[in-house]
Amino acid sequence: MNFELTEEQKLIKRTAKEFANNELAPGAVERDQTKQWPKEAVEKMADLGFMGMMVNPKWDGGGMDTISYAIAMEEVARADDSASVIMSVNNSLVCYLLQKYSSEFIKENYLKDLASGKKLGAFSLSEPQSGSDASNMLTIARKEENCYVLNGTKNWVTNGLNSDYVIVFAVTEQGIGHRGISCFIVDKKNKGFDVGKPEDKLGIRSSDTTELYFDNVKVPKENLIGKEGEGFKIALSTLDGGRIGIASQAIGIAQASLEKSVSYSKERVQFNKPISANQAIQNKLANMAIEIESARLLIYKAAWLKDMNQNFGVAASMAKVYASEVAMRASTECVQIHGGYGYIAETGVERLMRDAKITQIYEGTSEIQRLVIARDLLK
Ligand code: COS
Repeated sequence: MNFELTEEQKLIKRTAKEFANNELAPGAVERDQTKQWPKEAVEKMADLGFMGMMVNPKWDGGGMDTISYAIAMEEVARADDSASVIMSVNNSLVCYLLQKYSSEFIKENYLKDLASGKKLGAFSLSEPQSGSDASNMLTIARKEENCYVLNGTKNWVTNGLNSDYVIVFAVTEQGIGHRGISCFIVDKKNKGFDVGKPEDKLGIRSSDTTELYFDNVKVPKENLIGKEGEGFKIALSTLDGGRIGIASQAIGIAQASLEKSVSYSKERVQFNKPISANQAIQNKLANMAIEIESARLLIYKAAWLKDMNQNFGVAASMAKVYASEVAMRASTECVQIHGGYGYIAETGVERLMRDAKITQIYEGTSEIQRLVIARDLLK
């Protein structure tokens, strides 16, 4: 067992940290307040190779391992959580899925542009009536001679507005539950496709989240991913990897909370001494550090299992549920340490707490992660 990062992983950490500190952090509070999508940052992430990190260079990706991806995600999230979720969806839900399951045709025509960051992807599984119960979907894909015709509504789609291509799950055969679900890649330029207005969210406010509407959208039959009926398993196995990305986002938030707490508590003087001299504050800092380090190790373990082609679903669920709860606790304590200054937008502290909350919800709630873990224990 070796806890040392490789030279390549260290380089990725340095590159991501420098980019995040210099180019993401300065405008993050303002973008959050104005809900401004970070266009320049996303372009820069593409230049750095951060949009398709784990994709084989043959398909214009970075050819990096999952630990490198987790490291970069943490650094980006430490500065700007909205940028990190845009990156995470493109990497772990779109590019990973296409690399693993799609045809050469799709890899050539879609994956290359997505992995290089020339185009942006989105992943649409949830619907207004189906969230955790993901197979309970109503979107239909009717087969015609050379195409599938899609009708239905998807919601909670990150990158719904700013993406070019969308992974869509739809029912190709009714009455057989999850075995009737198939997976497609859809070009948003297709006729009949429409995007709802961006949701007004508690956190990650400069990323976009929308509904998507399909009104007789014709998708060429070549755009089917895998075989008919394989969609649900493709979705769940892809989400296993996505959860490593969201866990990394969560510890980015937690790490930012710790760093801000350390520096503020050393500066803030009350009763003639810095508040960091009080054990009440020291205990909070120590607890944050213990929890962040534990969460990071869970993430690296899940990422390593994935890179070793071993089962990593339960490890990813453990990492996600724990890291997201650590992010919530650390960001709440960070606000507490900052007192009134933590409660106003300007200091960028309350944003961490608002952003942390979503990591307990999306890509599988904490309750679903525990269900996955418990099912494995009881099987
Ligand atoms: N990878 C691949 N296949 C999987 C899988 C995984 N991680 N987990 C389950 N499956 C397979 C099962 O083996 C089963 O196949 P068979 O019927 O051939 O045996 C099939 O998928 C259905 O599994 P299961 O009966 O366990 O499905 P459930 O409907 O009970 O759902 C949960 C399982 C709840 C774990 C799943 O629906 C889930 O993860 N929900 C959360 C969805 C989510 O994260 N949404 C957020 C979207 S992004 S905002």
